[in-house]
Amino acid sequence: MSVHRVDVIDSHTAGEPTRVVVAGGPDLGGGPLAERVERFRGEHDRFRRAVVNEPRGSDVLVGALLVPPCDATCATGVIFFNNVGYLGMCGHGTIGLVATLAHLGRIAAGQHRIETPVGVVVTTLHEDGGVSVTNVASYRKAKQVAIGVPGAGDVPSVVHGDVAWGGNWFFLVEDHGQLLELANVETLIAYTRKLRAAVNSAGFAEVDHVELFGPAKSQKAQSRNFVLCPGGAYDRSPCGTGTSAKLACLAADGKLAENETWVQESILGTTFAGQYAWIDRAAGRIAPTIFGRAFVTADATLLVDEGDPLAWGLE
Ligand code: PYC
Repeated sequence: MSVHRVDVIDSHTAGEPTRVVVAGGPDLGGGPLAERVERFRGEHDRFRRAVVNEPRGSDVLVGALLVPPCDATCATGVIFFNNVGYLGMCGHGTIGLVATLAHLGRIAAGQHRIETPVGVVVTTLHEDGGVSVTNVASYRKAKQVAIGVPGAGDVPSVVHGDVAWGGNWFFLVEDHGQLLELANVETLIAYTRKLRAAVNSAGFAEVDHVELFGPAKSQKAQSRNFVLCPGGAYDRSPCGTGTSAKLACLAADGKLAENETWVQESILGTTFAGQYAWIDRAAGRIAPTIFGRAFVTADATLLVDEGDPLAWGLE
């Protein structure tokens, strides 16, 4: 029986983990990354499960497979994946990826373009190890959509939220009445799962992340969030794509000026700083930049033993 070896580097960005596959991944061939994701999904999905799901990972972990870029100006291509599928982009994951490439000695401080299935993002590795990511164009699709939440209990049964793209699709809500505290996390997960189902049924099937906002605890931050991820876990970080979607809504509402800083606090209290530049003001399209920091936590080899009945991870 053969044993597959998969070399990975683990990191966390503001508390949210990333596992970058540096060797031993499937060959997805060439062509646009959006096509290669479909090949990954269709022909190698068990590899995704083996890397991020139990018994080697957890529902929280985001995987990142390095692939050759189509665009020769890019340092690498990357496909992000999680416990249930694939992500268009991942902000905390990109910061983790840049820290990982620096750890491997593959990049030095400076600018590095990275190709994702939803477009090229421009990263900067700063001298002090911090990382900025100028994300794909972000925008709001629908403003203050009213959604009924069945069985909401003592919180409002109808909430209003924006549907926005920041590299993934989000429903962003402020009037939820929930306490954004770690001690309340089980309630927040159950509530946002119901809210997501209601948003999907209301004609926004693309929304797979839900983001609740409330007052920040730190005086250095403008807001605190709680983010439900597609597979039911919550983001420990302030969510890079979620913060990008938030910046698009703030820009569209005239609540944040170009190049002004917005500090987004996560449910853990960790932060990302964000700014934006207009791409097309009339169309509400911005280029958001998110700044954060990642720390490498492991440099390891995963072993996938074909004789193990759970070799390819739990569903
Ligand atoms: O940082 O963009 C992000 C992200 C998406 C899902 C988990 N983290």
